[in-house]
Amino acid sequence: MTKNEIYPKMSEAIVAGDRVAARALAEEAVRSGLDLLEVVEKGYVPGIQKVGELWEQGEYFLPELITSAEAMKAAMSVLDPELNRKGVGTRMGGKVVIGTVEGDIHDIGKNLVASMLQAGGFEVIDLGADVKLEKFIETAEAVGAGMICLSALLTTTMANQRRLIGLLRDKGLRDKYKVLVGGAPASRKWAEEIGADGYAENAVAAVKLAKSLAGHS
Ligand code: B12
Repeated sequence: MTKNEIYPKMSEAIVAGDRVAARALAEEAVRSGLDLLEVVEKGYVPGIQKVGELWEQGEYFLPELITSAEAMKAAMSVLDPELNRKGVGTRMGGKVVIGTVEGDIHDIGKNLVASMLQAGGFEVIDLGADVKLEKFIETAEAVGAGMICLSALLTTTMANQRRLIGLLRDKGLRDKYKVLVGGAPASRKWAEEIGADGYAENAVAAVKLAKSLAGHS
């Protein structure tokens, strides 16, 4: 299958919530030696974006969202180890602690950012979703990370991005870490307002930003 044939099929598999097809297409992409970053961005991401639109239009409900999220996870479970392997040996970026903030269970976008950072040469410690703010700091301190990435998809939980920065200040640790924020309600303006080091609107931009903040592009 050519790229032009396989990318729409990947997107369709996510929209249909078809785990088996999503996984099989990812395996085919690996076998064919396709650029896996491009596969994620042009094959799978348009699918999950479409799912978001269908939800907003009231066409999709919770069960559809969950099966689509599962299909995305199935594809990423094939692609992640490959992306990870490629990053090995070029881990120049340092350690990054990432998670979705407390009170928020959305993890699809965060998982994409984590995968892309890993592929981009960072060592990624993914704490998952609904992560206690203290846990981000404890982990960053324990592993010697240089960067903390906070995802939030709810207008209510984005306040936790601000709180995390406040906690770092209280502990005298603010200057030790670069803090990146993202997720649908975040913006460049929000990042500035809360004193974060940066904001990126998607996973590819997140890697670029992380690299420039880590001192190499
Ligand atoms: C899928 C989904 C769900 C799934 C989540 C499954 C999962 N495992 O993640 C389920 C069904 C479980 C769910 C639950 C809920 N959801 Co929901 N959900 C969505 C939906 C449709 C898509 C989100 C998504 O995955 N997008 C695709 C990914 C790829 O995009 P992304 O997350 O934005 O991530 C990209 C960028 O933002 C960026 N990025 C993300 N994180 C980071 C971090 C950093 C550091 C950086 C730099 C960049 C970055 O890069 C990513 C990749 O390109 C959105 C609608 C939308 N359009 O966003 C609603 C949405 C976020 N949900 C919403 C709501 C209200 C809920 C619920 C409260 C519903 C309910 N009443 O139960 C619960 C939340 C419970 C909780 N406590 O968290 C609202 C939020 C409204 C608001 N303003 O707060 C939205 C906007 C829908 C709506 N229009 O009403 N949801």
